[in-house]
Amino acid sequence: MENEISTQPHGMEDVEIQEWLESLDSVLESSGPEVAAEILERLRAHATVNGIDLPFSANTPYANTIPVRLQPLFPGDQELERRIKSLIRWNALAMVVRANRVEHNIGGHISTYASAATLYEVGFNHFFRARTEEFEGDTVYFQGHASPGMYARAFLEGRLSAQKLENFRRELKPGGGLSSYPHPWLMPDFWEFPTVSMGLSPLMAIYQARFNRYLEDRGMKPVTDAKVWAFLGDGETDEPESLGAITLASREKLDNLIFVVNCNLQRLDGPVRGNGQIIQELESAFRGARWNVIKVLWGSEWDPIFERDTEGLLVKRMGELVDGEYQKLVVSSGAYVREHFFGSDPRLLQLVEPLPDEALRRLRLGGHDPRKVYAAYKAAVEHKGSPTVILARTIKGYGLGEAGEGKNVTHQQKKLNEDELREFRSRFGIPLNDEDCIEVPFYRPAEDSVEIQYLRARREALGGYTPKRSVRSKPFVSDHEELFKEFHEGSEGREVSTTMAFVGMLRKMLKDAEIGKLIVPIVPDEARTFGMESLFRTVGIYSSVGQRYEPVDVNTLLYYKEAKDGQILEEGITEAGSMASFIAAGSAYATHGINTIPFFIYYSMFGFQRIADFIWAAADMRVRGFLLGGTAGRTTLSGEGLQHQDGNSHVLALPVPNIKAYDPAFAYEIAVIIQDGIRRMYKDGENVFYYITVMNEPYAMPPMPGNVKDGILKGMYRFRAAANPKAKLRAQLFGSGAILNEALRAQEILDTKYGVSADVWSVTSYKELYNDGIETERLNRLHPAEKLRVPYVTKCLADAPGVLVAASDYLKTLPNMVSKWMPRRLASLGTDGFGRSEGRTSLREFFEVDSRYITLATLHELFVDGKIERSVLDKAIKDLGINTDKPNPVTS
Ligand SMILES: Cc1ncc(C[n+]2csc(CCOP(=O)(O)OP(=O)(O)O)c2C)c(N)n1
Ligand SMILES: [Mg+2]
Repeated sequence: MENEISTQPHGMEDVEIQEWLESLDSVLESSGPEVAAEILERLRAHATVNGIDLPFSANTPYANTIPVRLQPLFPGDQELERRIKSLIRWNALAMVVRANRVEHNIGGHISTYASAATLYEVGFNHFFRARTEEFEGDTVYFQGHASPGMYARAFLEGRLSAQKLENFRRELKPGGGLSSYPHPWLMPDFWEFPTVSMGLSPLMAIYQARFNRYLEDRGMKPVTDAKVWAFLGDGETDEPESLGAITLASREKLDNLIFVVNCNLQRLDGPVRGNGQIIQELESAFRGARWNVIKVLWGSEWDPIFERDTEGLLVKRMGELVDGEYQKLVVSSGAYVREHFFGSDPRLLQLVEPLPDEALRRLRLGGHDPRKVYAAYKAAVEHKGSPTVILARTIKGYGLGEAGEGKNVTHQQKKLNEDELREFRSRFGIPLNDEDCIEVPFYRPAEDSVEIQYLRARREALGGYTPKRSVRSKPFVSDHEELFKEFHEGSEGREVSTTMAFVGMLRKMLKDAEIGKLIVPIVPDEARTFGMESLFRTVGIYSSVGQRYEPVDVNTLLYYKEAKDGQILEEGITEAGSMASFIAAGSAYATHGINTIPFFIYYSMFGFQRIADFIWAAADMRVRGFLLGGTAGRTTLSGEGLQHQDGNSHVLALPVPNIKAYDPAFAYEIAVIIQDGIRRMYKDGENVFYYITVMNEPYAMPPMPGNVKDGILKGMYRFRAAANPKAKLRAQLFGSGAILNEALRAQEILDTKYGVSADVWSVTSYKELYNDGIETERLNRLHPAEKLRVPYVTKCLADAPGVLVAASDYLKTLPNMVSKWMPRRLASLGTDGFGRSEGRTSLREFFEVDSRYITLATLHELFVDGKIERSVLDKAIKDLGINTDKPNPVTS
């Protein structure tokens, strides 16, 4: 195995090794660990110079990182803490078992918390500081499916009623209940961070810790020693997001960050690394990334055995076993452990000779020993200069015995039979008799019991209860009318893109007295793509170390300025990391009581399509801010081909309930949307956030017509009325984003060439129209006696004559989904299908969304309605130069 400590090479006598070890021991004793480390380092260098090829290993032996002699005294009442923990174990189990008795298969997890109870309890009793008026508090990401344990503790703390626990996973019951996992959306006074989609929380925690530093470096919050703790499963580390940003954490020297990986060696189906050692694998990954790694493998019962083992045989043996074997030992008898683990060497057998079989079975693992866990946490919070990961060895389903301890099925265990319940009760000393216990009642000792008193006193000493979420920021008072006014005026013929217009607004917002400092621009290495490089110089790029070099472009106006108080988060090529920053900044109104307003701008194709699960988590977290999908529009981003050209994101935004998605065409629309967004989120405290697509096609931005603000926000308004409303042939054209211009061109063609007079509408948000439509339908259904409500789309089109044609740079499903509320049939044009690396004109022809196709669609609708002759249509096809045999863009 990689981690094996050196076995004797051929020909070397034991005594020789012994001498080396002894001399190192004496150096250690006389001169201390630093000198000993220096000698070893010099020896390594000496060996390398002399041609000895030392194998690289980032691993240390399979042993506790903190030796017994450096272990601090445990400051708490260990026996009392054990009793409290047992009560929490019982109530956590009771929640799941009771819920599943009432409603078969309602789910819930027993075994995860059972393995992690000590890891959490040491934290709750000694480390996790609550948020208070004076102190920002520690931030804790709880492992999602360990939630029953957190609820059970809050029950003992008197924060959750027995009724709430009774309704675990049934929050719709009278009196409410508890959500399955940490969901701030469902329990906004309790949970802060949604963690159950595995892999998200480790990455979010890293960026949270970095964002805390950013706020400090920019002078927006005091410098504190607050920590960010993230609890994760060992199986969870297989998610690419889990380890994907660990080098950022060490590069940024985030010693305010602590990962605790619950290494129970199991995931859902079976062992995490049956044929390997997950702990050693993680150690080398984290050590390689320059994290401080603390392994907590063995409990105190092992200490005397290690002490007797002067030859290091035990550590060597421990390094030999694969996790599948370790798991087997957990479910085996003491005799089996003696034979199969210690039996490999008579000297090992001798080490444990004095211990009876039962004692061998009960040799505790480090993650179940509060003294070892305390030592690790203390070392972690005191460590300076790098983040810490604690790899704590535990048993999945600890204490469940036959009902699942260490078994592959334990993750799914939700029901215990009577014997199993009685055994669990006895093992953890729950004061319930045989009869009562099988009813699995919740159990809370009296308020004046020593347990409750102790638990309360510990939390009081740490500032109060956690987890707890509250909104601590003060709402804005202003509507920022002045700030956005200039963008209502149009560009006076100058051709600009909506991206440029947005960047102009961003620049202006950054200078604003009230909100300027609060703006957090976030880019994943695309600032130049969006024309934002001028901001580098004006507000600076955040760097925790300032700028240690003279930038190559220092003599230019727009040089790459990094600064300790820089405002831009230039994240490099990581949409996931940027989104995690967005989440940290967008939730600071609660976490820190600071109304930071994130603007995360990225290639729109790499947003919802790539990191939708983070966006979903942000939605759950009630995050505020603006996501800007740049280079948007399947046919508007030319030349880039099917990987970049986005015709999807507005469809993918549909499922996120509280995101408002807009596809604006003009600068003033963006200004209206952003201004209103800031008001809704930061003044009125609404739990919404925004997705706005911006494009790179330059065109003249018109001034804002009168009375359209409401329509812009609701999703559509008439932008240009028909020249001749009395004409015989009438149409309504709907355009969005850059395609609105195609609709406007079609309006002209129809008017001048075919005598069709069309109104043109800007549809800024099909999602808003859709949500309004389905809500109207629903209210009508539920309140049949009331006056019939009318969807906004229907109202808009009440007096709009003629055929209906919609075109956008997105899938046809967007207009189609609101067509049922339109007065007549709708023809939808859109960009379903793979793109091509082509220019705009060709792309719009390929997808059949340009002015010619809008014209054709209009004429065709008129033909179907019997308003024009076939010959007119045939001639138009010819005149417009439309190839009727072209391949279907959806499938080609
Ligand atoms: C992204 C994602 N995929 C799958 C799941 C389903 N799931 C929930 S728990 C679990 C196993 C977890 O194992 P581990 O991380 O080792 O945690 P443990 O329960 O062992 O502490 C799985 C696969 C999930 N929650 N999230
Ligand atoms: Mg696990």
